[in-house]
Amino acid sequence: MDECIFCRIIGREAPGHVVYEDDDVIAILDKYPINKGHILVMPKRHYRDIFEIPPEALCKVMKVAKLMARAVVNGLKADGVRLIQNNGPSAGQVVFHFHVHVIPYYGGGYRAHRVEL
Ligand code: DGP
Repeated sequence: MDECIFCRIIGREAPGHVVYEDDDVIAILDKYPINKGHILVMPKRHYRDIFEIPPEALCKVMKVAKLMARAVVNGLKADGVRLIQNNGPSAGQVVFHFHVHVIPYYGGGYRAHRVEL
C-alpha cells in the first residue's frame, strides 16, 4: 500500500503532524483543515472504507475519535465538534484509507468549506 498517502504517513515515509498514536490507531492534523485543529483518526492498518474495516477496528478508531473530540474542546476551546466519515468518491472520499474527521467549531456559525490557516 505504498501509494496510500496515509500509509506513508503512518510509516513515517511522508510528513504528517501526529497528535495521537497507539498500537492500532493514529490521529493526524488534516493538511487542508476546515477549522483549526481539524483531525483525522484512522487505523494503522489499511482498510479502504466503512465496508472493509472490521467492527473491532472501527470501535478502536471511534474511541480515539471521542478522545480527540474531547481534546479539541478542552485544549482548543472549541464549542462544537463535528465527526464525519466519507465512503466513495461521490460521497467526497478522496483518500482511500478509512478515516474519521474530527472538526472543531468555534462559534460564528456552521461552515463546511476549507479555510487557509
Ligand atoms: P476524505 O475527503 O474524507 O477522503 O478526506 C481526506 C482528507 O485528507 C482531506 O480532508 C484532506 C486530507 N489530506 C489529503 N492529503 C493529505 C496529506 O498528505 N496529509 C494530511 N495530513 N492530510 C491530507
